[in-house]
Amino acid sequence: MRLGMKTVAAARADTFAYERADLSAGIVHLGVGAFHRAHQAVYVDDILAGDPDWAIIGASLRSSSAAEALNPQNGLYTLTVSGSSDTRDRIVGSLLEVIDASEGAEALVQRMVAPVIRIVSLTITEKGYCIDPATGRLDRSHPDIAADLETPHRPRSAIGVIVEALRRRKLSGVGPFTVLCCDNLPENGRITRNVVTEMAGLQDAVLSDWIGNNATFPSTMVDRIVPATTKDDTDAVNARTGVGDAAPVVTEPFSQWVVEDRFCAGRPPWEDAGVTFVDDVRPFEEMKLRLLNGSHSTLAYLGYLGGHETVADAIGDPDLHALVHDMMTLEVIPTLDMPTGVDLFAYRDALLQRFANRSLKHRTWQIAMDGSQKLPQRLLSTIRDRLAAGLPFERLACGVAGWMRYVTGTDMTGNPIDVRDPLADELKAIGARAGNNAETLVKAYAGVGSVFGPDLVAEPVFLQAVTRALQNLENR
Ligand code: CS2
Repeated sequence: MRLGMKTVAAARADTFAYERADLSAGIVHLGVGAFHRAHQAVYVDDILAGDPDWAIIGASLRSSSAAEALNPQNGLYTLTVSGSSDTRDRIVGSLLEVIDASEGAEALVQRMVAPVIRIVSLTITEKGYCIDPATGRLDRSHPDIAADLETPHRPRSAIGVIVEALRRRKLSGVGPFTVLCCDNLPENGRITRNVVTEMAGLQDAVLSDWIGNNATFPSTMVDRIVPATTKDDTDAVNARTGVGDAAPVVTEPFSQWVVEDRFCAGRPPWEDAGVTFVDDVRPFEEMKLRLLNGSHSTLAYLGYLGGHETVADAIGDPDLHALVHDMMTLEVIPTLDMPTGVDLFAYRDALLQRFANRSLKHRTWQIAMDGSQKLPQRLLSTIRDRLAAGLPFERLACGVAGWMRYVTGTDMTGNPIDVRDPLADELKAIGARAGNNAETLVKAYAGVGSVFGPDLVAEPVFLQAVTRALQNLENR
């Protein structure tokens, strides 16, 4: 029995309390992966009983699998919240449908032009913004961006789709929507605004000004650990609920969303669902990227190389636990400047516990993906702050060294690594050319400007620290 509106009442799970027929869409969301469905879609689900016109139309630009799994289920899916001791299943109803834009985005753009759509939100991963990670500016040579600049009215990149929808809204006198970035980038709203206005400006300066002056791009800090769903997860969820869900999502109890309150066309009453609204999200974003994601990436590379399949396994290794604990305490926390009332040591302790949640099978390999897009904001910006203050960063250097070893594509025992990264081929070739000498390898990788910027390759202290870390890794 497949999950859907006809069968939802039979599911052994918590369900929504509103009439689904009363819902209408107010949000278009690009990138309906597991993270969105365990995070924003739940914050929407929580307010729909009072405000039914904020439901979500999802879209995927890269693959048809989300549409194929979710549309036959009327957009319904199971959210399984799994703590160390208990598990709860809940059917989420906030997603009305998924538009498959993998073969063309015209239908999607048309939906985005409707005046009822007041927010367009995104979880398209770091690489979806087509930026040069080191500068945060639009990478005009990116194939999708180059294609969209050729045929801007038939866009295929997320940024191109947003620009085209805003262009048509301007043309037809409909005001702009809020563009709400929910990816793990520093000042993610500002980055999104920059790439959208830059892309628009390459086509029409007046459009770019109109967007810059009228649309809003609040920055957000999003947080919930949501591993890719496995076949075992799906089987276990369906066995418990008694209905067949092709796309359940398994997550942890913790969830956090800090958002700048700048919505040009209104927003749901998300404070009622636990969202924190602030004027400036930067300190929260930095805290989360540097402590959570920086530790995650460190655990991913060193854990993977050390033979640990999941984050819980890696943090269960006393050496890695000590490394990450001390990295946060001694090297990261001193770089953070938080509003009063935020206890960074309590945050650190909560993170160590969240990483240890054994009911989530969060693969180190999954987090290791796309490191070239993640390293700058997770580890390198902290290292820059340490360097500027003349302070040591030997633990942060271990994470960077782990990444360098990982992207050579061969682990310490000579086994190949399936490296997934937009720069994978380039990185592998650099590793092969540099050979086994740690100093040469570090210098070669540090020369990749889109990751390390122009500065770090010229910092002897940086090169020495990472070389030492890599030598230790190889020798021990
Ligand atoms: C992870 C994040 O895959 C990754 O790179 O570090 O997805 C992490 O789980 C989330 O940011 C947690 O909020």
